[in-house]
Amino acid sequence: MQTMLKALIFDVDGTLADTENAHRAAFNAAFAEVGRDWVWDEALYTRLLEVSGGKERILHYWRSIQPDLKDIGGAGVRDTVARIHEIKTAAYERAVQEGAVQLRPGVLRLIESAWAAGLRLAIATTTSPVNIAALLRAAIGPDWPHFFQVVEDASTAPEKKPNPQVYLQSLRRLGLTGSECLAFEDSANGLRAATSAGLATLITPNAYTAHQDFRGALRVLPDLQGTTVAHLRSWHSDALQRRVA
Ligand code: XBP
Ligand code: MG
Repeated sequence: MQTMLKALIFDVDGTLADTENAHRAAFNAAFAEVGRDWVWDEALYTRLLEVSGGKERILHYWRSIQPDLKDIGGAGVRDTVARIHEIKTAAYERAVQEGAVQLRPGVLRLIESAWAAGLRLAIATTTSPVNIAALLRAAIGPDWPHFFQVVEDASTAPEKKPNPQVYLQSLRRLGLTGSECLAFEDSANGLRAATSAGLATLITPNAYTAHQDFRGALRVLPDLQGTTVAHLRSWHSDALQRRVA
């Protein structure tokens, strides 16, 4: 019998919403608050997004401008990065609560119709739980956890994308295999993470990721507007047939 599509697993940043400008502004606000003259403009941030995870991105940048940085893995540097990231997270959360980001076109409609059709929904992201809650509370309302039975994030999956940990843990908690699900991503790192976990992946790129290599994706779409559950079932079945062929 043909494997049925049972669940959809969504990345958050860049996929559910165009969040990266708000993240970038929050990083810059945190740098200013701790007295550093670091400024991440769009071009620099596009390159820095190759490194998933805010703390990892700060450390990578710091090392790139200060290659002789002492004690790079040590407590002093780690604590400074953690403090900057904490300030950044608070600034991002405030911005989202004030309406700085909205869901991308077609996202809410697809979530609601997939849920109504009996598909299970999960989140697999490198970001922190407070950021997910701020975004989804603002965009969907206080009942947002009702839609997403499984949420895997920076607090539960410390190995950041392209490592597949966050997807493998999502699948384990759903009790499903990769071939029973579809993943939704916006970046090459996300695509690699999801495909390494055995998931066929739909890509909706954004301004920060449009130049990346999405070979191996099930579909690359400008956004999810007009994408229906019927499309997903048909593309999922194509993906399974390709695997058998
Ligand atoms: C997105 C990220 C995130 C955000 C910043 O990756 O890398 O780190 O840019 O969030 P993905 P934090 O969409 O692939 O999950 O600062 O909370 O890490
Ligand atoms: Mg993303």
